[in-house]
Amino acid sequence: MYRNNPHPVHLKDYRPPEFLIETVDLCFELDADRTRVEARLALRRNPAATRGDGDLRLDGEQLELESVAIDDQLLTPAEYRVESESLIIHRVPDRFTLTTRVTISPSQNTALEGLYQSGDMLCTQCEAEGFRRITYFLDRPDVMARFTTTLIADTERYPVLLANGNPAEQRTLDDGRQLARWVDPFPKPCYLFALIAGDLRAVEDRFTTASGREVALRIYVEPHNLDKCDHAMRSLKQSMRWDEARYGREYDLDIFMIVAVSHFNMGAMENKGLNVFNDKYVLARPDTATDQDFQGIEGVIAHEYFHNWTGNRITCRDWFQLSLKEGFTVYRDQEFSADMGSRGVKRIADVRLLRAHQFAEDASPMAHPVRPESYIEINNFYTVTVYEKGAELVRMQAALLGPERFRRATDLYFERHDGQAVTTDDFVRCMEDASGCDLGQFRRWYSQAGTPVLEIEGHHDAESATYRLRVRQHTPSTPGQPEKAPLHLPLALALLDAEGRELALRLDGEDEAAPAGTRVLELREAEQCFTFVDVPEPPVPSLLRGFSAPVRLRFDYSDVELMFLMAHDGDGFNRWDAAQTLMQRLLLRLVEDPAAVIPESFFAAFAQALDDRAGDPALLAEVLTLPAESYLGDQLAVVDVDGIHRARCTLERAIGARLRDQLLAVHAAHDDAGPYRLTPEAIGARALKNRALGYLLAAGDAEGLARCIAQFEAARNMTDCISALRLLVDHGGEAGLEALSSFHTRWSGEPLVLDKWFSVQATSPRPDTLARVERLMRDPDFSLRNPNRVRSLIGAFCNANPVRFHAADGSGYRFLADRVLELDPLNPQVAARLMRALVRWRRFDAARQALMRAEIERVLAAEALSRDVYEVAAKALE
Ligand code: 0A1
Ligand code: ZN
Repeated sequence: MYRNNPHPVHLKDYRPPEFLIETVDLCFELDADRTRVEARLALRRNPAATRGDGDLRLDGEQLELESVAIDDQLLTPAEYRVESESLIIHRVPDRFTLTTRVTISPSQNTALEGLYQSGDMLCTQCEAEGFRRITYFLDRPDVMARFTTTLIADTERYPVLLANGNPAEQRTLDDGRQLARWVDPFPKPCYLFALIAGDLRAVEDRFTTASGREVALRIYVEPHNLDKCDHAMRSLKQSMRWDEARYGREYDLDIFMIVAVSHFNMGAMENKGLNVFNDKYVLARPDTATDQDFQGIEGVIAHEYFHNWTGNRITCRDWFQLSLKEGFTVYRDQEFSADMGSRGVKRIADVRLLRAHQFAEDASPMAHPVRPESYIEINNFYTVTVYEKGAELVRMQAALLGPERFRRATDLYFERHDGQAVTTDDFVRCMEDASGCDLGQFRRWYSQAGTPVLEIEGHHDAESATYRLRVRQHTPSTPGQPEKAPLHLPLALALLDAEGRELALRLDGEDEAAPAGTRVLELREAEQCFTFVDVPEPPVPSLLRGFSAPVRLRFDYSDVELMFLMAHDGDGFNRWDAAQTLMQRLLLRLVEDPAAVIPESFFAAFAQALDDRAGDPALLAEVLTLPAESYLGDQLAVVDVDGIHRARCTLERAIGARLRDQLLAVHAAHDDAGPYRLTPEAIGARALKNRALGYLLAAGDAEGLARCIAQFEAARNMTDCISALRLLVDHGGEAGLEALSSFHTRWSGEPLVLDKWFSVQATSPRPDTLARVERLMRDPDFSLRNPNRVRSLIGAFCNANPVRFHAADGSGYRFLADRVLELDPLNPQVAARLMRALVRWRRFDAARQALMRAEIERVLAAEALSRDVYEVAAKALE
């Protein structure tokens, strides 16, 4: 069960595989308890590899081996050796067919890696190293083979049998069982293998590609979920169209399938032609899913679909290159979502996530480069750094090249590397070769961990009518990387005059000014100066527009300048960011001095924003959202858990009381009665209305409470319903309890909605929350075996409820460590993710540090820890 082998794997040890696999013929006799797997592999020695000892070493875990044959000759046990994680066959020929037969048990598989049971269906998850739990194989992404899959199963239980590629055969056998065969013509690494067996129904559609290929589209779900697939199907077709238009990428099989499963460790998986999804990212109806859920589905459907080119046709040479496919694919899905909805709001959401989680990871003991150098368990490296920071690296390269050259570079990448397993360096080389840009220094972004700090100073000289920017960059050290070198990055900026107009910018030495607007400067040095000429009046700089690089920006704006930017900056992102900085300053002042006075000018700026009828309500809702407690903590030398919570409550209450009438008006104005629409305007209106309600309830406003109860009772969409429920639970006393109970009654048959019921309670700042969470652990609807449920209760409490998780008595920490120890034997991946809530222990006060550390040590002392949890816990203490 346990993988007690905490030896790290190093990038520097990469060697090409000694053997290659040309074709794979798999035959499964499916059964929940005992599934038999026969694998026929056409193997040959890799001419590009150095010759080893002549033995063949295949990966395999938890397999019951029945037989091994070479070229159809059964081997005797003396001819091979079985170890806990491999099968070694002595002195094999240069080219041969290997046939193995094994038995596995899907119903016993609680780790959800390999072949497992979810509800009544059987499904697989092979990334990163799950295929070795299905059969003996060379389980590494640079071994790409053509797969044929035959599935045999009981017709009643498993009427639908799916695998990768195109359907080739389906028939009933003499014994009444059913057989289905699938052929995938594209060579792929085994992490992209998938199969599904179950009593499923499909929503069907069609898509004609740009070159005229007809593709059948199917989304498979359990029968009662057929009415929740429309949005996923729409998102799929939009993704297919978008990838053709923006990247010239067409789909390449006759059929594209998505299957929704209820037990899944991550979001979804891009298996060739057969994407398997956490049902949370497929199923949605306006009354069951929030706007955020709908947007999540659109983004994840696109992400997995885009992997068909960035990940599947071109894959990773080894797992250190994970960001090759993930960084690029996240960048692609972010841009897709920006095109489908509101670009500005999408960028804000992405940066919020990056700052809240990736910056925190970069400042933690788990900090690692986008291309890590070593790992103990690769599953621990599906991180915000590899994904989101990786996407920022692609975004910066796109900015440095400009749109035309970037498109040429991606065309080159697809042409040059189709069918290969490559590295992030190969990707950057395509960017260079197609554009002529030198990205030599830029490559440091892939190998250097940590978040750079940009310190910028501006100096205006009236006499010479110049404005000088001095820019300094440095990156704080991270574990194992004490010294950092300067990075190459795009700094997008504008200078605004007193009316907020953008100046035409001319740098000293240039013949003419660039047209008014945003200008991108390239930074390379630890310190650089830029002098703009023809600037008679002191301007207000709008820096790092659109968040042009993943850095922490320091510029000494006055409050007045921030309010000016908040009102006038033509860059929506920077308008939002100015408001965030302003609120952050005020909040940190309140942390230091709870009696600090909130300046009139702050309320005035807030009121003015609220009054902006012409503005985009979605952007306004973002502007009016206070920075998260965790993000505020990140700005302090020592996280003041209670001080931050108190400061945020104080400010929310003050806003709610001072701007009461305006907030009530905003709530009423956006209370849409019509049918549910998923346009950016409608989403924005709901967000704004619910923000307004939030401030009113924080202030204990009676009219606000009445409106909230009415909204909860009348809501016809989940966004309004859950917003009201959350506010009632946090501020509504008895009304909160009643709302919880009626919500439960109404939604007890919908697991994804019940997840929300658990989360709302787990994230409440009420003092009795931990006790409630512990009670909910015993609720008949709770199960440690369902990752969504674990995340919605335990994960939500530990990661989204700082004031209760970090309770001074250490009860939250103890609770977490207990859950990790309980969960680890069942599902190491999910346990290791939970464990991360403790890794930033050094950021807290001495008393909390001691409590957190003690819990990490308690986990480490446990007898048989998984590699997953071991790695996180051990790194936390390094
Ligand atoms: N490649 C998937 C993410 C994924 C990774 C691992 C999984 O199981 C351990 C599952 C999914 C993606 O980027 O969507
Ligand atoms: Zn991905």
